[in-house]
Amino acid sequence: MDASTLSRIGLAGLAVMGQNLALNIAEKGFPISVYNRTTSKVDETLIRAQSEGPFSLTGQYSPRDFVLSIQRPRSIIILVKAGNPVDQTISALTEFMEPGDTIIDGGNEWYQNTERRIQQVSDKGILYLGMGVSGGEEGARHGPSLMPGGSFEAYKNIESVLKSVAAQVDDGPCVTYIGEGGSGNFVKMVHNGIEYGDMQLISEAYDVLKNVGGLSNSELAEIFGEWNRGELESFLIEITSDIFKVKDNLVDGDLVDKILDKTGMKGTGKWTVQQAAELSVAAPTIAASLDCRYLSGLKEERESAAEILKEAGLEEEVGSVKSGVDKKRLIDDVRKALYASKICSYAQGMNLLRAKSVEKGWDLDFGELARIWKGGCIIRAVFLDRIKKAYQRNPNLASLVVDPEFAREMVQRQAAWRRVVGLAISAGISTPGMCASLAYFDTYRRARLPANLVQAQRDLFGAHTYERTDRPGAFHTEWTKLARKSNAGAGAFS
Ligand code: 2AM
Repeated sequence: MDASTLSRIGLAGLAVMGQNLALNIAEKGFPISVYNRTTSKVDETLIRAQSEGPFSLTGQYSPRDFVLSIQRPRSIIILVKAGNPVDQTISALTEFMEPGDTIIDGGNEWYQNTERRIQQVSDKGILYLGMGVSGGEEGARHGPSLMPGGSFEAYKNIESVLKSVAAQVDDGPCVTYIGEGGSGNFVKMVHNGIEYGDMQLISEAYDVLKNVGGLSNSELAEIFGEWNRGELESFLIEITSDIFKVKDNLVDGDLVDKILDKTGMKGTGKWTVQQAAELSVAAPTIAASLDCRYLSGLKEERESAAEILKEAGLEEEVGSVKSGVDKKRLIDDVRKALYASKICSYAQGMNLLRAKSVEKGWDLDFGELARIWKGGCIIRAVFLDRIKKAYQRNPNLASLVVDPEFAREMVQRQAAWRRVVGLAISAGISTPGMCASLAYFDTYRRARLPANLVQAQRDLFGAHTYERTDRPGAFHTEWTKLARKSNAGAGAFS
């Protein structure tokens, strides 16, 4: 093929995300070659390129023709199912690739798989990037948030393409070089964990407003619409407002009320919680959102528990709480509770990223991460600009909770936050995300915790020793012996 007709970039794997990303790249003026194992998807993509374009997009029907149709050093994005399909695609393509060429895996891959593949392809002199892509179908087509990690040289080769296909916000395109190794996949994984937290918190706000406040779906649509014009302005709040407006087309009523209350998931939330545990980072809000997805899956068990506990005499508290509730104030309180809970959830996610960055030497720039999440991705929100600024003020910030601005916002909202959680608890409406965030806040902000007692217990039964508040060193006490001897507390309450 004559050099002038070679493509700037290639993309293999033409399922929904792949097709949309390929069309986005082509639309931004970068000639692209596309390939898919099942060739009918190549034709599908060509037809779309004609009708949405015309764009400079070339379909290829074999790995060899595909690779050879791209200009060197080649950059090839693969968007196939995570796991084995990625390995198979890499081996099919690298057979024809040359030193200096790059594979960019855009799937939701486990970061260690990326690190293994970086090693594997390096034997052939091939460079590698594991790139988180967020924004779903729409994002891929019109501007996703991109999180590429791995070879910096490989990043530089396609920086201009990525910067132009990514979502654009006031402070630039939503892409940055994340760091070495599997950092791009890891950051995307935590992004998804944070997304779980956001969705859980929003669903709790809905539950409280509906079941304590008695709001109708049309009122909810209006409230979420209003919230989307303030501090909570975000993609997830906006789509939530839209969801409440949709009528069912099969039977009377609103569609949201007809949806089975069982949540699906693909695994990145679970990985996030597993990593938090591995790294000894508390991530209770994200963990609560994962637990809630598990509990939601037990639909039949929950139905039977509801029956059994009703028969056992469980009172419906909701009614009595509802009658005394000031709707306007409740709405305002829930908004504040949601915002404060969100700060704690993001604090957990960012601290998980920091712990991993330290462990792996990735040198992650948290302000930049917040910036590239401002557009394109599912958690995009005005709020992320505040996080970006917090890390710009202090790159070594111990927690978002103690950034002076966030600290002030949390304190301003804490009374409302406590009212919402208290009200939900007395109404028997579970708000595990909001409770987890509040407990996280209340634990983190206290200079002294009851951990002294836990240390005493550990020392008593396991001679694990303890430290003292007033002098250095490790101490051990014969607790049982001394307690029996002193008998001091006996009869204190008699
Ligand atoms: P297919 O259309 O040939 O099935 C999402 O499933 C994407 O991953 C599809 O483009 C699919 O290709 C691709 N894919 C899944 N397993 C694959 C494999 N083992 N090799 C190559 N592509 C694969």
